[in-house]
Amino acid sequence: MTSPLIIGNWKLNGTRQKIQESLSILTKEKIIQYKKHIDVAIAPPIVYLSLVNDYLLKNCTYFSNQTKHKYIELCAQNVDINLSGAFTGDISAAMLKDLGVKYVLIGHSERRKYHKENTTYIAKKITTVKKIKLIPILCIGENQQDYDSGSTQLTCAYQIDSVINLTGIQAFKNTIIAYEPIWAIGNGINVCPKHVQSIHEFIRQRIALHDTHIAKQILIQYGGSVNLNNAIQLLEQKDVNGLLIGAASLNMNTFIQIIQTIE
Ligand code: G2H
Repeated sequence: MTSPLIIGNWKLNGTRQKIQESLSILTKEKIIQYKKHIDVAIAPPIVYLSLVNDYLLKNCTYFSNQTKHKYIELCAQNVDINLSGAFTGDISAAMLKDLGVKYVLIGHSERRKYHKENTTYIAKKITTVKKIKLIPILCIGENQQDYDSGSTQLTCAYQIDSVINLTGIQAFKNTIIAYEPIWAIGNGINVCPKHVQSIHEFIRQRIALHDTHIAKQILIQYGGSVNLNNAIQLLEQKDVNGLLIGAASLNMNTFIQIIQTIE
């Protein structure tokens, strides 16, 4: 059994001071240290990755095989497809690695919507991130219209297949998928856990059409208005292997409480 992966996605929120306060709350109780069977990461805005990494290295580490590890890992909210060069304003996977990042969100619906990221671009990002040995988290999910018309599976299949068609099934080896129904993002909607389970199962089966081993090992997170009241029920579903938490992770006490409730 893999450990559930809980990630707090802070999106475009925070200041140096607010982030320092949050980190001090998060590391003070040593809750993450005690919950060794849960993997935890946070995804601050990219400009604050260095601040967070330095804080965690100072206050939240352990040694294994004579190497220093962080109890709380870092996740980047975005990355560019290029590794270096004349690309003003972009941030490469190599730079993220240099800043201590482990995971990278790719294809989040907010990037697909506001930055017009298409499937080719998203597939390229996965390839680049894997080249640098970071772990991509491919976000997929249907909009309200797709959901209402019963096209959820069709949309998820398209988003997965387009990556496989462009880069092959190996793109999903050691990659994470986050199922985030767009209609449930940031609005407090309590998604039916059975719906979530059925789509996670479908996602796993879709990968299994190409490679049963990858399908078995792939970690599938759920994201979309996760909060203290629905987190456990969602995590109890057989194919839900973690949570990507937005708004509720901005309140550090809530985020800690969610982690505390996980057995
Ligand atoms: C979905 C999620 C985090 P929220 O985007 O990725 O955000 O929990 O605010 O719906």
